[in-house]
Amino acid sequence: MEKSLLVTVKLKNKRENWSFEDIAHELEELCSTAGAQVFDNITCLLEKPTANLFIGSGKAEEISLLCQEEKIEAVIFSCDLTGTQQRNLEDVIGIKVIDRTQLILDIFAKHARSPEGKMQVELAQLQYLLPRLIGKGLILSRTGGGIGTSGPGETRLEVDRRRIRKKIDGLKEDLKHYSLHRKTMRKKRQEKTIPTVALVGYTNAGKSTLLNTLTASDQLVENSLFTTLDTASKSLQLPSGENIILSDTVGFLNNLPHHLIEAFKATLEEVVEADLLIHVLDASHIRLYEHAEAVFTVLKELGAGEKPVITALNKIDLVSDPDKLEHLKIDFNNPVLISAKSRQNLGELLDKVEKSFTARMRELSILVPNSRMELMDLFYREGKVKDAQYTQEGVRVKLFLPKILAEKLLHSKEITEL
Ligand SMILES: Nc1nc2c(ncn2[C@@H]2O[C@H](COP(=O)(O)OP(=O)(O)OP(=O)(O)O)[C@@H](O)[C@H]2O)c(=O)[nH]1
Ligand SMILES: [Mg+2]
Repeated sequence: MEKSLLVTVKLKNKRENWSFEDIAHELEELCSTAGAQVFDNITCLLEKPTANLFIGSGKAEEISLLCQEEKIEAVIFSCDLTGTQQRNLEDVIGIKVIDRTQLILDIFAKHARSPEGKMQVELAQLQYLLPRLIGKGLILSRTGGGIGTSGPGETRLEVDRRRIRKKIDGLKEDLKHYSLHRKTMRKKRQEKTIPTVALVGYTNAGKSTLLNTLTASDQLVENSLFTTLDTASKSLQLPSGENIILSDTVGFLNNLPHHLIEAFKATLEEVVEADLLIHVLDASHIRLYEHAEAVFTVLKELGAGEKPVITALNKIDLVSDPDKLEHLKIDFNNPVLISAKSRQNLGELLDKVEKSFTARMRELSILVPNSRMELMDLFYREGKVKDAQYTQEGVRVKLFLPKILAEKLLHSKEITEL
């Protein structure tokens, strides 16, 4: 375990709901998940970051002194640094300087299990590294000065860069295969008209616990950040007897590094393609509103901001104030108070899921003439056929169909409503 000094930075002018304490607390959680031993967490309020060090040079000197005195091995920043800032800080402080994205990438690398997950993390790491190598090159050629010094440096750099780009392209290509496979699986499910529901939410909210409880699975559950990196999909039977597919997904975080969202797009397709989202929110967390905000931001970025949502306010076993719970119910869309761990109100959650699907469907009794028999295929594919009687004039069908389709059908002159 590396003895680390944390530096929590806040910019004066940046409009942000997160207080110093919140940012500091989350940084500490990330660090302990990454396996760092936190020595201290110092704060730094800035007017404006500087291009060369991010923080002022006086502050950097102060940190340097503290690190020498306390034999600290790494300094971890709560913000992102440019390659130049990071390198300059390392020069001044004399030890390793890590920024927020790098810290999160480290955790992801530690937690990736499946080959796809590992590839996605490697892709994000290389994409993070690439512009930093370019930065190094510029510095190298500037400080090298004399004839012959910048030349070989640049050449090696060029080779490194090319190698990394090639690796990035290779990884993207390999990841496409996984994405394609997933697409085929999804298509199969769609053909069978099995509705899909994705569990989304802030990291550590209890998504995997809920999947385990509802489907008797054994997804890894831990009180740490980013435990789940791979999407796991399980079948679940609703009280009505209908089956759905429930998927667990990677957790979100405030200001999730863009590289990671990009790299995990394939895994997150499950969210984009889902018919319904269950937003799992830790109702016992003091920052749950900020968590919800961060989740909405990522959902929008993924293009899933308009999906129907049930808000599962989880961990109510840890909330003793009933007033607070009532307030939460008012503040969130389509809410249900649950505890995944102590199995409270899970029936109510499933009822909500069921309702959300029937709300999209409409019940119809119609006569399909023999000339339009091909419609039966569509009904089995897109709807739920309750009863079909083949008569001389055609098929008398009782079925549930998505509302939009039902409207279209009833406008057709050949179809008679019974
Ligand atoms: N008290 C209580 N704890 C819960 C509840 N649900 C989950 N937890 C705990 O919360 C922690 C995180 O649970 P996970 O299911 O791993 O959370 P997650 O959302 O899958 O987290 P990531 O995969 O890291 O994004 C674990 O320690 C769980 O035991 C609950 O209803 N009540
Ligand atoms: Mg999980």
